[in-house]
Amino acid sequence: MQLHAPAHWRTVDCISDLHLDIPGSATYGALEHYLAQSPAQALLVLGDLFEVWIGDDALGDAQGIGTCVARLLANAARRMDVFIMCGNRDFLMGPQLLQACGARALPDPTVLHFGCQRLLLTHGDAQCLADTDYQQFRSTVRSPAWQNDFLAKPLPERQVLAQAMRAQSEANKAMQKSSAQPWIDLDTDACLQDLHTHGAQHMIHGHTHQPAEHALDGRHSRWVLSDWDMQATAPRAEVLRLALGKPDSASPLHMERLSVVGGPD
Ligand SMILES: [Mn+2]
Repeated sequence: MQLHAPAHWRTVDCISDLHLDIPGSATYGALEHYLAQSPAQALLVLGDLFEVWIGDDALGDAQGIGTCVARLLANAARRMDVFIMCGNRDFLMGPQLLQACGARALPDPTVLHFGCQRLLLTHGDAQCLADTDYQQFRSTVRSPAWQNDFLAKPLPERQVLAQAMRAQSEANKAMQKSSAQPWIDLDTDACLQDLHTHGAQHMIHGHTHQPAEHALDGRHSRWVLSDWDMQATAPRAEVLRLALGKPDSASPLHMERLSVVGGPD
């Protein structure tokens, strides 16, 4: 998709990988705090807003994480444009959830046109090509046939299945860590290919939880968003803020990482 920033957007915030699971958790509180004070005209969520999403009928739970997050975002959506991309944990987010959040869908990938720049927005899991087991799993669960079949199951059954899938994914991660295998990052050639295809200079993504700026070659780079975890030893909740410079400024677009927590209220 091509997303052309409307003229009134001066500041755009990108976040990802909040992995929200319990209303009232410290990370949930950080989101609430951030939404209340952000001056941005647009919020782009680049995947894994939720730890897991097993279908929009979960909104039937008035105290559930989906309903609570939707309430926060819908409130924020009255003064900022909210866009949500699916990640590898919450790829079953559907139109009902988006509507409840007052948000629009952000397909993966999307080219954001902002301040004379084209920025390629993606979650990042699709480019982790060296993880062939995951890529196979991904193509299965992203197929309409698998999704229709899964969503047709009763909600409690989906909850059990999702728990089993998470346990499996955690076990795989632990195995990967203990083996001598190098940690799997996004494939540089795949990123460059994507950037060329979309005529973009910078890629912004999440998924790996390894916040950094990587130069891919002399001209192209990728910016990796941080995950949010307020329960961690070093609590983190970070926003990548894109801000337009003054019309006569040398750099038309300013990109800055901001910590949502620890700063003054
Ligand atoms: Mn992810």
